[in-house]
Amino acid sequence: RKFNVAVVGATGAVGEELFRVMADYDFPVNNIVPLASAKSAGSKIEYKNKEYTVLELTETAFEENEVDIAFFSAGGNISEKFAKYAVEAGAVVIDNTSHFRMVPNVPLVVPEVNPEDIALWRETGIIANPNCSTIQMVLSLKPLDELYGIKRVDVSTYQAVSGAGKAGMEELVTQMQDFFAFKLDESKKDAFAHQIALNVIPQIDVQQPNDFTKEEMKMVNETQKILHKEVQVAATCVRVPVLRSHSESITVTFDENIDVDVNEVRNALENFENVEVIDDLANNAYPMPIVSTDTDMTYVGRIRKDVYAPNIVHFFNVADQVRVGAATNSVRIALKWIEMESDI
Ligand code: 2RA
Repeated sequence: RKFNVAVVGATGAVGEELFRVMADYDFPVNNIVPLASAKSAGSKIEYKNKEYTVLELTETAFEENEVDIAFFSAGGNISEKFAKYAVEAGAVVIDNTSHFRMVPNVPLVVPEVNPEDIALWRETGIIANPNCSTIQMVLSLKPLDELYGIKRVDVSTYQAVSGAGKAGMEELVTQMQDFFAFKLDESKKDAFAHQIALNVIPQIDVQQPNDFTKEEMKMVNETQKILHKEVQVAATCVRVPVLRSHSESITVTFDENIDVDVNEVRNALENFENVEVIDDLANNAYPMPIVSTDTDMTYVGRIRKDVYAPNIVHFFNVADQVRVGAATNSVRIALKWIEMESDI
């Protein structure tokens, strides 16, 4: 069977990537329905060498176009307002925003980690796609939890500007151009709290009552929901002047009786679906954004046992967050959903 697929936010950074990923995965498409705000309606997108006109997102767009699968990636307020119309029209919604993620009966899914949760979609018609920094982290936590049992995770992120969409990328590029033109002082600084060129900013999203940021608390709450476990997580999320691919320095504390064997850790990671180990420090080989960008793998390296505590391991994790952390995860959810609901 082939599906009518809507993409809400079709002209955004993730929306554009969704079309590329669907084409790469030869998604069973009957018709593509690109939806966006009135401002973008009328513009064109390309899918498999064919042009499609972007339609305005309206309450009736899903019904009129007989949409079966609706990817939402246009901000939480748009999902809040319009997801219900897609569900009412009989579509499954795969939502890339944070709006439904922590709703108890909405599954929050990374298909390699908790595919069984997809079955819960019937309760609301919605499947939530986790935050990008959470997705690539849980892809490396899951095999380690199966191996030794995780108690605690301490993570610092190095997040690319594309996490803030096209506006974030444009701002970094413009600021770099302005730097070389000796006019960085006058450059626009709207996408982030500070200048991002030649800087790092230890703030992503807004402050929470406990002094962590919203991005940091997403990494706590979403990790627990996906792993079905009250693993302790402490995150420090940092924006860095990288265009694409988030990096994460991760410290995992296992149950007290564990004596980490780095080779076992490496094997567990290597054998996990869509995780690749690059870990040869002597030859300067480790994951970096220039390695992961435009790929669908999560790369792990710099794996080392703690100097003091035998139950602690440290490693570095990098993935293209526009793909692995958003578009590809959404498409993988949809493919899994199709497989699980193949009688529909
Ligand atoms: C960021 N996590 O990198 C966000 C995007 N979802 O800003």
